[in-house]
Amino acid sequence: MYQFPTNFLWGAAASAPQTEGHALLNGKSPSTWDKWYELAPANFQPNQGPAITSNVYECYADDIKRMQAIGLTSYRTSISWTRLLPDGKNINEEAVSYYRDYFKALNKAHIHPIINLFHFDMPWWLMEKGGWETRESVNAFAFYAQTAFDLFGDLVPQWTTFNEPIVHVECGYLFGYHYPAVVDLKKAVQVGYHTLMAHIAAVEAFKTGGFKGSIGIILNISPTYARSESAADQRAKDAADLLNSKSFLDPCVLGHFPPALIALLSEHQLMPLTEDGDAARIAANPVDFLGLNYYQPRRVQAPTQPKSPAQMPADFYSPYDWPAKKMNHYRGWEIYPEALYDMAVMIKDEYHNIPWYVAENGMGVADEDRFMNAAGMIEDDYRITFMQDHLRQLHRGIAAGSNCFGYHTWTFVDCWSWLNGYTNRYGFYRMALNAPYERSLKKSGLWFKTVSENNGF
Ligand code: BGP
Repeated sequence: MYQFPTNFLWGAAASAPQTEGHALLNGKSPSTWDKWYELAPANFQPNQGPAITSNVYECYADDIKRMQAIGLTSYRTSISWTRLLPDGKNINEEAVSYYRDYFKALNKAHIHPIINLFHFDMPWWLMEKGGWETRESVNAFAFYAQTAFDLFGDLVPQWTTFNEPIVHVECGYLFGYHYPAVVDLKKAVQVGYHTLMAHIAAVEAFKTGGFKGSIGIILNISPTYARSESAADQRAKDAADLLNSKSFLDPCVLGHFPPALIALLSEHQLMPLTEDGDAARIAANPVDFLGLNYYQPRRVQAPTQPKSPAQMPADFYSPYDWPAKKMNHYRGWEIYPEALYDMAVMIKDEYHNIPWYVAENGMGVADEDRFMNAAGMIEDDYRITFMQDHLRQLHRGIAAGSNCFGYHTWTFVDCWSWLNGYTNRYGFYRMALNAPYERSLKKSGLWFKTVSENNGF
């Protein structure tokens, strides 16, 4: 039996843009996703845009009953910035009633809400001014955060500012998966810096405002494993860690950037524009806790033909294809549960054992209806095995002293995934793609209920 600590949170995660629907209704203005789908639908899966997603705007009350039915004790979702503040300044009262009602219902059902502020959904009005490229975005986000704390602070015990902030940096400014899909490493660094300062400004507003509860950030800091012990491979590993993980982890938890990151960016003429006083604000506003998303490890080797100054991450490190890897072929991601133990120990040893939780972990699988039994239930034993394997490693990390307070899977009900639409499913509940977007329980949901009830398995 793997027994977890008392009051351990058993939950699931989702985001507003991937679940709410009503994307351009009830006063909401477009995010970059709504607008990009309108401008360039060919980038998306056919007829799978962000307009309806899981229709949670209408279904949240019933969904909360479904959460209770599988023993969830916690749930993370996000607020949509463009629903709450359609023009960035004026409050949309319909959004206030929707979120207040939703969060009240979660609390009433004894499902601990963790509420996130930004999940890749940049307002279009701000993107037209440059999005995270402009310093104005920092104050705009701080105003949004302050508004959310004022309106919902009595209902939200734990806040997070961003989900995976490195993702909109790399997908929007290096790899083409998010709008504006430009390729520009210097801009990517500036976007990352403004995002970090927006996070800091939100934490500052939370702390000076004297709100109850705590505030954190959700990072995807897949551990990096080098091909070999050679100096060149180890340099590649260090660069990958600095750029992808420590760039947010260190300032958010330790209150400063790693000197090695500053040296690396300076060497390649990539230092962002900063303002006087930024360093002091970073030092004064560490997070109370971390959410860590984990799906796959990062494996690297020395870059093959690096340019200097660097123009792409590939000039610092190349991906390494580990021959012994086990794959989730549907999503194209390696399955390596041991990394969860390594993460747990890293947080304990290098980040003063700050409280943290697994904010996402899960397995996306295509064409799951193949596994439907005669009673109409998807028997997703592969997902149960995936979670068991990861929970065993997490348990090891906790036994070694790491301060982990929960495990959230991605996700509760199958949901829309950006450019991949509904290709890969992750949910405890299957969702039908046509109205009324009916949900039906999968076998993994039944299993998770027993885990939650026993506080272990
Ligand atoms: C995380 C994101 C989620 C979610 C998940 C699954 O990185 O925070 O938004 O989408 O990954 O990945 P995907 O949907 O790409 O299969």
